[in-house]
Amino acid sequence: MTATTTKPTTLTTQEVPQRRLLVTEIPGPESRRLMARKSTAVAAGVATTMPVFAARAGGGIVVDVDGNQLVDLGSGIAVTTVGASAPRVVAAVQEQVAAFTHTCFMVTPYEGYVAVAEALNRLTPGDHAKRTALFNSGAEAVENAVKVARSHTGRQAVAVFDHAYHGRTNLTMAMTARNMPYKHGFGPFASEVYRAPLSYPFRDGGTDGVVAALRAIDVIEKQVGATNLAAVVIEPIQGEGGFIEPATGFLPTIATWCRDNGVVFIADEVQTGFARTGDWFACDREGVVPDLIVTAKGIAGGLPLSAVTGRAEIMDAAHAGGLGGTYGGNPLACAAALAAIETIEAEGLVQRARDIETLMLDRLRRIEARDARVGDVRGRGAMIAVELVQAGTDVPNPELTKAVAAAAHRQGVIVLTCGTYGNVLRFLPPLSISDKLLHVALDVLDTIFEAPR
Ligand code: PLZ
Repeated sequence: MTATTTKPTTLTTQEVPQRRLLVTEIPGPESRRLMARKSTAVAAGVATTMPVFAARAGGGIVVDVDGNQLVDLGSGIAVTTVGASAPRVVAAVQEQVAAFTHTCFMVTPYEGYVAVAEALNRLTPGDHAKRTALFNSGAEAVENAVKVARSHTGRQAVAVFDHAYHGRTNLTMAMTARNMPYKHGFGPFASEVYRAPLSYPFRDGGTDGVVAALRAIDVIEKQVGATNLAAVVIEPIQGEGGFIEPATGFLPTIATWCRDNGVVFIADEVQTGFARTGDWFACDREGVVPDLIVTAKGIAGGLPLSAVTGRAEIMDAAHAGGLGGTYGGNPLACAAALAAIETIEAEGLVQRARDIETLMLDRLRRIEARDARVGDVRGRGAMIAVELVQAGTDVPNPELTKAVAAAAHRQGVIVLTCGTYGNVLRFLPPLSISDKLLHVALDVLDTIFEAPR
């Protein structure tokens, strides 16, 4: 076993050596063999960002099946916020798996579920009485938040925003904005979903957040009618849509309008939650208190878990037996969540996300300063993006985005792309990554942008 540079008591790096290492071309022979098996066994619709198979992961490194060590700037799409195989998570899951794997909370409940609900009620924005219900995926939790809001209001319509992403189930496909790859050919979609314009500072000329919110509210009032509206659902910083942070004032203005009109304000913090943005939740930054908050991804260190947390009187509107599912709040996932939350608190990971923001924004803004194809560098915490354009314009440049990502992959850096126009490089490192590895990855990106065009 290669020695790590950290003491064994350090809970972030585990046994996985914390350095980038390429021992074969990417993808290596073993990954290529597995990709060939994948293409004959796995449905073509399930695509992969990289043709590289993972063997182990920890800290800021994913080790592939050929022994290459890749720097992880993706966290499996914002999931392994506390690190892959974070020690507390591993220990908690091992203990739970030996005790029992499943009983179904709806049959014979167990304490872990209740403890996760208590933790979420404590950590999420607002100090009002709250209730929580647990599910498996982000999409499933979004669906349930809408069910709860409809049950509470007796209304049906749901308002969402341009560039929104809420999932791949029928209702959440309807709520998601982008056709390819999420919706194309998969209709008909759920009804009573309406779309309002967003605040997108880079692309709306920096429109004031309150003005942008009033524009959205006007669309909702004219096209839907407040009294028909059960909920407004919004990602406080959009994820798949392009890491779009609405201008200051946008979220509070929408939230206030919702309160004044008896509309349930639902924050989809599936991607932004759990320290990712340098706050426990992205809503915290402007002091926005959602009626319901949807969480998943970073909640459980990689085990499948999601939640809806919110005002007790709204959450309790659904009749007994109206919410549930066989696996929702699975005991292993609950044990993992409690350990992930403990890790965030014990290791100061909210602050760590802010430090990562400072480091990454500084390095990326240096690239921006010398390269006119970088239209915008933005983001909060460890949720950072670079929007690429045709030099000196705001015309999206998805080709360059794809090329930069592919070059990074070949050089052992896992980066993801996003954005309605496919022109945003996004960075979601695990908070267990070292500054050193971040610099290694940014050095790689630096040279990619330097390369002759
Ligand atoms: N809401 C804000 O970001 C998931 C999707 C990856 P699930 N985002 C990653 C893909 O291509 O499928 C997401 C999100 C927001 C909801 C979801 C849905 O979460 O756990 O993927 O269902």
